[in-house]
Amino acid sequence: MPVALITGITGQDGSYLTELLLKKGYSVHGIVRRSSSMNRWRVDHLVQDESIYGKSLFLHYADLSDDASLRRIFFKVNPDEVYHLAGQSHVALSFEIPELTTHEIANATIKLLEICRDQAKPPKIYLAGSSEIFGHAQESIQKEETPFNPTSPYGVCKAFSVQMGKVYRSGYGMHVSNGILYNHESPRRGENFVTQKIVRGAASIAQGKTEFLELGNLDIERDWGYAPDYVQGMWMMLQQEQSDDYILATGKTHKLSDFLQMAFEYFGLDHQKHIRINPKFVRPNEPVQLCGDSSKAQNLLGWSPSVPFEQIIRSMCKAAEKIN
Ligand code: NDP
Ligand code: GDR
Repeated sequence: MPVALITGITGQDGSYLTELLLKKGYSVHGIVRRSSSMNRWRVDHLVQDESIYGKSLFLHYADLSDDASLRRIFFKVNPDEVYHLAGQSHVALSFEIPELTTHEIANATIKLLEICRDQAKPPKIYLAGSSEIFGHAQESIQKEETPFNPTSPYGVCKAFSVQMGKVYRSGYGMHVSNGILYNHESPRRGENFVTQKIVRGAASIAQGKTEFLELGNLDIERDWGYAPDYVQGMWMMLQQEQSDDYILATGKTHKLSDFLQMAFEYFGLDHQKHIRINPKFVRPNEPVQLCGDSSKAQNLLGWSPSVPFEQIIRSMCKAAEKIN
């Protein structure tokens, strides 16, 4: 039974990755942090399943800031594969809490790399990079070699983390792969990311609970994919003999207004009548457009995105309908 350790198991990607690894016969260990109210809805169905929890799935309390606990867990679990997904993942928020963002992304990445380096047999490591490292991108379609030019504290920290991954790979010969992932969505997306905010907002308006949805900058284009496809790519990276950096993206961009229109149409609404711009949601700086070239992952890993934009929106709308 291969052993995997996931940081950020309670997040969108962590939960899908857990399901994938369990299906593949892994023993999965996840790091969870203490909070005053339980926030494990994405993995609850697995934790409640007596045939899984305590047998092939285990949760351990720690925090990215808690060095001693992290080290203890790594030595106890002795993982074959580490998927480091945890951290402050909200780009806009990184302008408000840049120091915490730096601790949770940049410092924590070095910490985990160092812990892994100290293991008797260092595990294979996946680091969660981001398209935000390209920022005001120097190429309209970004490749792994496109220069970094981040525009937010979050992007700077992710660029640091990706570069540090390369340093540990080349300097120590460790198996460290950077996934440079573009936006990926699902019904499990956090509620303050724009896609989930839109579908839940539209559902609430359709049910007459609210009248308006407040948003920030609508003049952006992103390359939106489907989260379960992307966790498959993470796993594929760690099955390679050599570690490397890979972009996972669809190669197609859509305007935020297209997302808005389709989501509101699902609920029989005209989005133009219900959207208000609130400057509070506009970031000090951000890329207008990001689009990734995933041909390296397609050719070397056999990875490809499988769910089109319209279908992602429909699946999120359907789920939002049930929640409201
Ligand atoms: P989420 O925000 O859904 O999940 C983040 C996870 O990190 C949660 O499990 C959270 O725990 C955990 N976490 C945050 N801070 C700490 C901490 N101090 N100690 C321990 N755990 C912590 O993110 P996603 O699943 O969407 O993304 C996973 C990773 O991939 C992130 O690093 C993100 O930046 C990156 N990424 C995501 C993309 C996307 O489109 N989704 C694209 C590119 C990169 P809790 O549940 O307790 O809050
Ligand atoms: P992003 O995702 O910043 O790309 O980071 P988010 O959904 O937050 O924003 C996407 C775009 O929508 C614009 N926008 C708004 N965004 C939010 N959250 N709320 C609003 O009200 C709003 N109005 C407009 C934003 O300005 C932005 O351009 C996600 C995260 O998952 C990161 O962790 C990951 O690294 C990147 O994707 C790739």
